[in-house]
Amino acid sequence: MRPFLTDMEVNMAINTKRQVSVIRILALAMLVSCPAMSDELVEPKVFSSHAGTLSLLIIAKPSQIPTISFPAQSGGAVNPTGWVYEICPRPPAGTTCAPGRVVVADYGGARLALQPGDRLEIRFVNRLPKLDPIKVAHAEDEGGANLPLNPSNLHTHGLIVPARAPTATDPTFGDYVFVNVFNPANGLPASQGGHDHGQNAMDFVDYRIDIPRNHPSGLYWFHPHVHGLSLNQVSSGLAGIITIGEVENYTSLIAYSGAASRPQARHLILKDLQLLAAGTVQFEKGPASVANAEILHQQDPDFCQQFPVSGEIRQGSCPGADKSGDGGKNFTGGRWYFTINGQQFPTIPVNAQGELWRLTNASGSLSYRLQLSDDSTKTPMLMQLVAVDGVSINLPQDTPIGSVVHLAGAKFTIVACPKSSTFIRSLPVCVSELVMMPSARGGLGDLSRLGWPGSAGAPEGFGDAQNAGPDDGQRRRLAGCRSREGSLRPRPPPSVGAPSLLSLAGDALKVAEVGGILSAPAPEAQPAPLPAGCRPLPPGHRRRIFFGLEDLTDDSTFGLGYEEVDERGAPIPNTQTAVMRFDPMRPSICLPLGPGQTPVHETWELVQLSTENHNFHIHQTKLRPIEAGARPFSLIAARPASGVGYGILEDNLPLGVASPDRSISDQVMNNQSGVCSIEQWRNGHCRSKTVMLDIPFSKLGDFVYHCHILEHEDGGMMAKIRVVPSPF
Ligand SMILES: [Cu+2]
Repeated sequence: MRPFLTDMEVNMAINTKRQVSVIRILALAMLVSCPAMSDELVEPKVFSSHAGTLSLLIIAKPSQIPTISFPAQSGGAVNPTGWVYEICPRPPAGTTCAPGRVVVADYGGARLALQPGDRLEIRFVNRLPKLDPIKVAHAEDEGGANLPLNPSNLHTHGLIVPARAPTATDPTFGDYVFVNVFNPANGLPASQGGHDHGQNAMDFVDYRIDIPRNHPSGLYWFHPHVHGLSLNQVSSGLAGIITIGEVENYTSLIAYSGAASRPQARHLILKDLQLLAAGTVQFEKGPASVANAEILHQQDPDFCQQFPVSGEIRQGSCPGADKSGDGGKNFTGGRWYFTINGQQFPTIPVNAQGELWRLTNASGSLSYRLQLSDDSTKTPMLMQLVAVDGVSINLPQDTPIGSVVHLAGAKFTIVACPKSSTFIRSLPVCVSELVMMPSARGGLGDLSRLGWPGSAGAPEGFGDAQNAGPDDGQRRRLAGCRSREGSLRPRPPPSVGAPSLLSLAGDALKVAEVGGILSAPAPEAQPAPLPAGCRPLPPGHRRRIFFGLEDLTDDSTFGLGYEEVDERGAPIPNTQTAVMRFDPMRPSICLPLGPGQTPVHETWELVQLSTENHNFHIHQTKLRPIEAGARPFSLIAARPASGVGYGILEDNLPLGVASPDRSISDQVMNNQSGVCSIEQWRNGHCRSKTVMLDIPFSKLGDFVYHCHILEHEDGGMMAKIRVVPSPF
């Protein structure tokens, strides 16, 4: 089978100003002999639950990043100060870590290791510094006046848990984003006249998140979710990962007999930092002075030159560029770092028994196209796709390849798997490249144990293929790889016989089975009368979400529009909302669970109006791309056959781009910031492939859906949704 181009790559060929801002990625280079010089990748530190509970104190605070050395202009190097989560076992009282206890405060991020049925308790404390208002992009937005005080909070991305607000009898929060925790040292927040993005809390709040017993095992993450500051805080380092269960929960390691030969599981957290050289920088609201190695919170996609200049070596960083000549800014002397677990250009050992990599893109706005490459043949190597966005995949053996591609949501370049010598439960999926937009997770198993199919040598680099020119496939590296034996090359020659594929018993099946989290009643829901205006989506109807700008002449007014449509796609009167920026006061979509508090499946249709990519994300659930004309009961139909599960589940989905036709393209590109209006889409002048999703709602609460490019989310591309109990 021939490798195919993803929609994403096709879209990426369309080069508009805004588009570039999303996909301007890395051009990282390496010398082939370099990995020997770099440090070995270190696993994130782990806090594991005991006896069903993980109870932590998490303090958001500034901290030096010893793994990054910023070259000072005066010579020597300085370590930047990022924002990190200081994590320790929760003391009986107070807001500081007790002396003598384990304390982790790594920029790279820690891992919280939980099991289904566990309780996660977090006292979250804000010790972040006050911000210079001139450096905060959204302080003048409606409700944004408190943002320079740097409030924060926590969201557990991807978990299927209730978005529980506190009550009079239970002051703890569930995975609830409408709370802002302020550091008292920064002053008191002022009321925003009804536009507050949730309630304000001083000093700390307590979270209690009960992981359902039927929760899928897999990879999730946590990060701040304060509207207007998400980018600032995530891009300064605030993110960690959560795992539920063990890798063994979904891989039956038939191919790896014996404990000594199980694959090495690794957790790779991708973050990036833009560091400035001392001087004066032009911010949106004017110039301000910056210190050496100061982090640019409002990240700029044009920080570096897109491609390295001749002879320039890029190993996990690129030099700041002077773009002042063409309307950009001057970042000369600065540097953009791309780290894995906080390390710049580490070496990843590759075990002969095989590797299982669990990747998280914890960048604020940066997308990656990742490959594992073999420098001898200059070709990407095959990896087996194990999990998408935390949930392990489970595809019936007869799944058509087109359905696999559709379900994978343009995130992977799928290639034929080698023939397996062992029994494989579900259809194996092999990939040569994965597209990771912000918040995406991927689980990949390597095929190294019996050699690398399609390759003569060993993996030598792990990095980004974005903007690859014909001859610089080797020049964009996040990490080097070497075999555990210590040599960069060569690996042992491929053994005799066919490669071993991991046999998966993916949770994408388990969640749909009797008792599964997306089929069983929600235990926390009790029958209650419906609130006014709340009703189920009528059968056959779907919700249509528009991604565009509130004001087409202002490219910072990111917003979402809404309408309910019938089975023929005709809008239902009085359900329509124009594209508008997030306002927590606006009435939200409201829907009840099904009879008996069972999960409700809705069909959502995403309409892209922008000529740049967006990445749709919804809290408290998962999603599955479906197709309108799909064969009934197939994996890409609204309702798949029972007993086969959902195939692949995701919680963030890249949208393609809109293409205005010739009659309006000048107008759209020159006068509408590269974004179509809903009217232009309706009258056919702005073409856009709509994305249809099956979204199961199984948990109660007030939560949000939004673009996970945080520049867009902070700008307003977010809306509220409420799920309430069924009345019967
Ligand atoms: Cu977006």
